[in-house]
Amino acid sequence: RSKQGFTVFFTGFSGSGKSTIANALMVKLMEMGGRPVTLLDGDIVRKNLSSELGFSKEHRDLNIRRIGYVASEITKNGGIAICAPIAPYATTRRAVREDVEAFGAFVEVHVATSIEECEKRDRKGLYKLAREGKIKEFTGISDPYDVPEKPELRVDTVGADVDNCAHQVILKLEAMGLI
Ligand code: GGZ
Repeated sequence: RSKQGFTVFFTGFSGSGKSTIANALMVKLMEMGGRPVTLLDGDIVRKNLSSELGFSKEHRDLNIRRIGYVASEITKNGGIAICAPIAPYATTRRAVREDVEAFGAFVEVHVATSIEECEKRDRKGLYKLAREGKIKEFTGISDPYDVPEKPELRVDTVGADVDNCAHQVILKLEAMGLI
């Protein structure tokens, strides 16, 4: 009997490392074979599923609910969904968890890179623009982020490389009996 589907849901600030870790995890899971793996990355979803949406609470919630819906369908069909949006609101993450858990496991991974560290790295220059007021409602600067209280896993990207962080997720999935 093939194993149940599941969703790995990364959450964290812009520039925290979510996409990079999600990509590394996808590669590892694909190498293991078995179930199809679908990556629902923040910017890919915004381009293809949520292109009309901005960053108000209402629009972020709609974006996250769409991601959750797709992830729940993938999970229902026995696949693996990897999501990597900011997903700043705890209530919305909770709603997605409930949607997915109707069909399989939901593994919330908090990429816990601090706002100070993300701003220091500022890989895309967005924090500078946010400080200058050129981007409004920027998560962690001028918009809220609810820190996950009980994620299945919290990863620290300071002092652990991408491969190590992805490996921590693999170990958690093994411990949960999902792979
Ligand atoms: C946060 C923003 C904003 C604002 C544009 N706040 O580093 P990035 O560029 O690629 O990741 C961020 C991305 C966030 O989209 P999500 O769909 O993940 O957000 S949410 O889950 O809240 O719906 C950033 C860019 O979009 N970006 N403006 N105001 N991030």
